[in-house]
Amino acid sequence: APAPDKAKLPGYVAWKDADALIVHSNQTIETRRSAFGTGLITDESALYIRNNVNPPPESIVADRDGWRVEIGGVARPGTLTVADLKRLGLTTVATVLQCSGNGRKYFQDRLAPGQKISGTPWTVGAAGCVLWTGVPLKAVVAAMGGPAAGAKFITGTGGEEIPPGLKPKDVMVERSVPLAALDTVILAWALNGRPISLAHGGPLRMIVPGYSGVNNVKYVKSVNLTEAETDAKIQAASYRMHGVGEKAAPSQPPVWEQPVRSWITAPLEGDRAGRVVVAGVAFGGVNAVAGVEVSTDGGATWRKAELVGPDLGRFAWRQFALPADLGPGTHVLASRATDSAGNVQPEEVPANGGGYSHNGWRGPAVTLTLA
Ligand code: MSS
Repeated sequence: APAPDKAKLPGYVAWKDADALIVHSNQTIETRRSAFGTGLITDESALYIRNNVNPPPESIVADRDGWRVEIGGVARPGTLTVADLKRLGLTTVATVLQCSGNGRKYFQDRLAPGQKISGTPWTVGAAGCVLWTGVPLKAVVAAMGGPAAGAKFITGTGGEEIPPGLKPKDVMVERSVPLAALDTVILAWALNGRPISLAHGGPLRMIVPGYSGVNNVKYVKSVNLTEAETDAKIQAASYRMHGVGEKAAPSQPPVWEQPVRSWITAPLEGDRAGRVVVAGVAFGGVNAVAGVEVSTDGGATWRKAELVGPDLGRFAWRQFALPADLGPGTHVLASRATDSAGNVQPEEVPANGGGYSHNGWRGPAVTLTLA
């Protein structure tokens, strides 16, 4: 297939694989479904991009070990460099990094007349499964005397410059997650074993395993254990579950843990009829995947697929596979995952105003004609 988007890759991601990507805008770049292939880990060159604000200059990754992060809301607050963090602990965790709006297109496609959900029409590609290496936040907090009394949230702040004339709270990428996540949050300096690119949040990123993309703050410059959620706009007035046409407000649930989801990655349009292996990926947010069913008749009947490949832990995705005989003609392939808590993907999900956390199985089903 041609690579119509090659010329359109913005400069800061010019090193990426243009053939693997769909450029929606400079700040929203989706992985093609075909680019997931049959691999387990998403290569950084094919990993989707979402920036809410322009990234900081490339110069911030020139001296990675010198990057400073302020730690507050602990008994002994202070500022540590990445070099300091590297002396406090080490872990690697596989997580599904997924934009809260992944699958938004499936909401947008079936809105009632007069309804509108704005935002990037992502299909399945605002997601990837990657390995993060860094220090457990818990070890950092322990080294600083433990959480201060009253701490209820972990609040991470991104290192973007606030453009002159704008109110910091309106622009800053500052996200709060419940303190319970302290058991699993890491401050990561490597992605798939290499220093994290600027585009994906280097030199240092706060990773909240199982939580949707926005909570994984790039170029993190401060981490505070706070009594309340931040009142930054990106937390208080965005990324919340509100009705279509309603405004986001702090009373609505924030977009935090990802719901169980799956999608098919093979076969795709252009493949041949006959014996095929229907394959894809499934994940359960903070829960492990318990099972996946596959339908080759648009959801009329379902068969249990096999979970294949290594299990990289409950925050990673699992690959599934089901051999099937598909004759020439049009087929509708769907997948439906169940997580360890018994949550099953519904056929459709009611729309929400931000188009977040889509996990219906009908939208991402694959219609293909095999010859
Ligand atoms: N961080 C920062 N600092 N900034 C920005 O903008 N964004 C978000 C996250 N983080 C940001 C941050 C989002 S929103 C998302 S998805 C993610 O990130 C993405 O990632 P990548 O790496 O892929 O680009 Mo939605 O929910």
